[in-house]
Amino acid sequence: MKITSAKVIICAPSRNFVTLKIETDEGLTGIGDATLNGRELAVASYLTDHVIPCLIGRDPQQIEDIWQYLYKGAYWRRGPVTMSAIAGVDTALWDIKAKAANMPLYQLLGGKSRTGVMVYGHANGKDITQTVEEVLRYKEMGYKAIRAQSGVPGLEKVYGVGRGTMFYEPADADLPSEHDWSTEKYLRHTPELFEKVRAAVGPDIHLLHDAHHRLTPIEAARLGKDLEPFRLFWLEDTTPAENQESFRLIRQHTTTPLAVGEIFNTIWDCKDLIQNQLIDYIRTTVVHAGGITHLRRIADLAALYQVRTGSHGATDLSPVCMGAALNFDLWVPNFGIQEYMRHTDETDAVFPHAYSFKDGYMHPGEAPGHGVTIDEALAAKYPYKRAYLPVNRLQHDGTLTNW
Ligand code: CS2
Ligand code: MG
Repeated sequence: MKITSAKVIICAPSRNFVTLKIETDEGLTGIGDATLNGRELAVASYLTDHVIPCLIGRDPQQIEDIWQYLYKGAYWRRGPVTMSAIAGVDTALWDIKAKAANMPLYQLLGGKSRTGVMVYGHANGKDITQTVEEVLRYKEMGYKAIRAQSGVPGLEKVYGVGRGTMFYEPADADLPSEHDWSTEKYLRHTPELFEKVRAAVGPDIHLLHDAHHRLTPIEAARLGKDLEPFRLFWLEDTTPAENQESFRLIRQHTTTPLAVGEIFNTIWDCKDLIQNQLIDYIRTTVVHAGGITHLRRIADLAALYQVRTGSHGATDLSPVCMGAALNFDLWVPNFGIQEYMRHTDETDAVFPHAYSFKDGYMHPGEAPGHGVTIDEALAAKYPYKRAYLPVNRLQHDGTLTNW
């Protein structure tokens, strides 16, 4: 089999997505997600200008060799743009291989390890009362795990509090909007939020929370400790993890389980966190961490240290990534949970998919490949529209801080 052509499809049905489509001389095609929120065109150019010319004529069945060729061969390793581009190729190649085998991708990976993939949904509110209502609504919809985020009194806009209830979308402006931040206000408010949420929802629902890299390690330690009575499933991204060592301080102070990794792109970003058992869940996912080929490597390392997977699944990860991730999740032995933020109907129409949700669990479906396709004619009706993630400034003096 040979790759005869490949192209990048950029479309914005509600939000921007970058999709790579690979075609072969045997008529089989595969697609991969290569979306990098707010930096979409950089990945598109990386693929079109630098990767696609090297793919033509190669055997698409040699997934490992092509992965190594793109990673080692570029000389310039790692980074979100490179790794999202490699992921786009890798995902499309696994799609082709599974279609050639006439199997859903999870069968090729080793078959299913569970009956379904537990997912968590996002309950967001402008204040505690509204967040509690949202959590109960998610419980009603069948979710077994729910992430709770709330506005903070005295802060204008806060991470995780959406515009609509079902479709939180952080890339909200043509140029970055500005949010304000106060760690003191947030740390006072959040334990009260979880006290109310836990009391309302009962003991059996898994609760999660995302601090979006906004705390220092000692502040994160304080939050973890304060949240212990409410038994969180995880506390996510408390502090930036460029310095993996910084999680040691948090770990020394709290038994609240820790998750990190949605912005990581290789195994090197999480090696120390995993080997030193400083985290409980690793959040790398297909599109930003080099595709199925590399994600599998991270998961295997994590398994040695009883760290479980908890892949990122926000709306900026396209349905193609979600389909591939669900196949991965159904197989991976050390699965923890999968994030699931619903896409809009417009997005779902452009990306018809075999996956489904029922009673808090998802299933990738039985279609050969990863089970997601793209309606190119419909995609063409939604041209790229520049959109950025916000930036964040300290409320008291305007210092730029972590978003
Ligand atoms: C978030 C994301 O889903 C999450 O946990 O942290 O919404 C994140 O902000 C976006 O994916 C950024 O593009
Ligand atoms: Mg997050």
